[in-house]
Amino acid sequence: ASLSKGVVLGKKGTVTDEAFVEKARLGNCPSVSPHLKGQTKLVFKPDLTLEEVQAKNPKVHRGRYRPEECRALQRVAILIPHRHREKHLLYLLEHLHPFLQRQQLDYGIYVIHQAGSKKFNRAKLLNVGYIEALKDEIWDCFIFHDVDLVPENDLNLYRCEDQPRHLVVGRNSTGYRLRYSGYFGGVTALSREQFFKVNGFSNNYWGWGGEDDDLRLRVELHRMKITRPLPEVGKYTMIFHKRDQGNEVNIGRMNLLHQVSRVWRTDGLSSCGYKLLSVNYNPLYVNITVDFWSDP
Ligand code: UD2
Ligand code: MN
Repeated sequence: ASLSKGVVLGKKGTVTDEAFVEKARLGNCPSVSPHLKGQTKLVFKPDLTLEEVQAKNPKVHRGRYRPEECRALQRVAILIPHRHREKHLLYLLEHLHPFLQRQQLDYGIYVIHQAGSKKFNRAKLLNVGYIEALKDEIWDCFIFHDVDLVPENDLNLYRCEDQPRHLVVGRNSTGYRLRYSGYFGGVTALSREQFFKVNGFSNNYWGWGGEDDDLRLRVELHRMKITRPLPEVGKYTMIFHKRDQGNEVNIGRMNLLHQVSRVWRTDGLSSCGYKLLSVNYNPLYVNITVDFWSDP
């Protein structure tokens, strides 16, 4: 009560101040949301449209949502690297918005789109997402999210802990088993500090593969330990796709992986150059379009 009086009277009671005070009055959300449903069956309607998904999410504005009933425990940015996967993005948005709302998160969804036809660089796009999203909000937690992976169980919490998390234990196409013990691909959660500490992803992985193992090595070099949800919780459906044009296997990836301990300080967030072409605040996500200079 003393806080609200102080702020309103002290600052002429502008609309922003009142909204702030209203927020301050809300209690913290519980550590486990009462809205969770557990495992659900996912349906992918072939004729789904963006308008339909927008109509189902009237409380999401500019890709952002905050619970009304309580103060979220973390501010979480979802970063999705993207090119030529419009249909996958639509399905992911359809499922992810209600999923995150059931978890009572204060979240924003960012799609980082690589313009042009140079080799795709998933890791560099995610570095861009981290840098650009922090211009909007001091996000506590970042979820690095493939566009084609849809979570099946909302007990798989999209939040950060004191160690980096790998949220994909298994997916439909691999019998829901972990692919290999150090596997760190698909969907990962790192706090703002954890990701900053390892200098983000490498910028040098052009095409398919290796960038996820590189991030794991960075995490291990910093003596952090990756955690995962239980197998029955960390379940995803990967929407079927073939290898994209422009994302051919990176045959140099093993060489790059041998250099991580030597180069992580100079290759990463600290050296991530890009041409920012546009930032669009769409109703259901923020779209960041970038182009890169170098292409081996
Ligand atoms: C695996 C990993 C992925 C990444 C990749 C190697 C899993 C579940 N995922 O995915 O995290 O490590 O191997 O690079 O293990 N993308 C586009 N357009 C393109 C190409 C890629 O949008 O033209 C994005 C999209 O978000 C996609 C992601 O990059 O989900 C990974 O590419 P992928 O789905 O072709 O590779 P995949 O399934 O082998
Ligand atoms: Mn995929």
